[in-house]
Amino acid sequence: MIGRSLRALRLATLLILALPTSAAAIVSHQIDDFEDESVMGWVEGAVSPDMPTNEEGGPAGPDDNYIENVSTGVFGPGANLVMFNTSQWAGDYTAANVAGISMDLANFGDVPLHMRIAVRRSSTWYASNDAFELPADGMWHFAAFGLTNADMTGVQGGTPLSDVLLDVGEIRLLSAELGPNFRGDTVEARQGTDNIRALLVGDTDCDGDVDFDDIDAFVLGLTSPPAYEAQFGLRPSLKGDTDRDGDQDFDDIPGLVDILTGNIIGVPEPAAIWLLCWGLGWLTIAARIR
Ligand SMILES: [Ca+2]
Ligand SMILES: [Ca+2]
Ligand SMILES: [Ca+2]
Ligand SMILES: [Ca+2]
Repeated sequence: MIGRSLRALRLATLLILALPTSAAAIVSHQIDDFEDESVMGWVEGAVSPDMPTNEEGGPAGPDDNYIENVSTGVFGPGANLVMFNTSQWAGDYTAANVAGISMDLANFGDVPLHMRIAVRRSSTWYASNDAFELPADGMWHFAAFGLTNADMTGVQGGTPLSDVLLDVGEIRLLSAELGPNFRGDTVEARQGTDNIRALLVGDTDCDGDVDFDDIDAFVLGLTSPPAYEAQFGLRPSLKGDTDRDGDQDFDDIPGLVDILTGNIIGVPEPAAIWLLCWGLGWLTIAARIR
């Protein structure tokens, strides 16, 4: 039944692609790869003696630039492992369709680190519920952080997370062992970061755009989350959670249709929407019967 529904979905896709459409409006996902030899706006307070620096030796080899942040672990400026960005990572995450943030992380120090992100709007802060445990092995590790209420906890202020994401003023990357936190632990550390990427909602095949190629990966995430994670290295909810409730399930199908018809077909074609709904509807029915 699933096989037949997938064929129906692909047929709908082909029919849509055959329709006359306006130019594609592709939303690319933002990435900080540090190849311009700068720190791309990732800083600490101006009095810190150990600001992040651009270094060579990232995940792709000796010529790959990354940023390194050192913390002293001794009381005073620069004691805590934390850095922030108020430039290209500020703004309206919802309008930009950002579902989460992924990055490559390395720990060049002597103790394990507990990496989280935190976002601020005005004086309200939210931080990652779960830390990414970064061993002190000097190796590069891929980490991804979600931005929903299932992923983050409010640690200061009372603005709802959905409102914070409409106007983020600051984002932080930090190590906090004991729970969600936006200040970072006082710890002696040397930590590397590269390829900080804004995960695009709907880009389920992780190639940087949202188009009809994402339907197969969405279906994989729906029918077999472990297989999806094995193939793409991410929980499916970090890409396919179009209604942003922290999971990817059948309720996310209408949102995917919205993104596909809005992003790919500049002026939505009623016929195209009908065809896509027809294909996805078949899939829904098939899965529920099964
Ligand atoms: Ca790099
Ligand atoms: Ca520092
Ligand atoms: Ca894609
Ligand atoms: Ca969802």
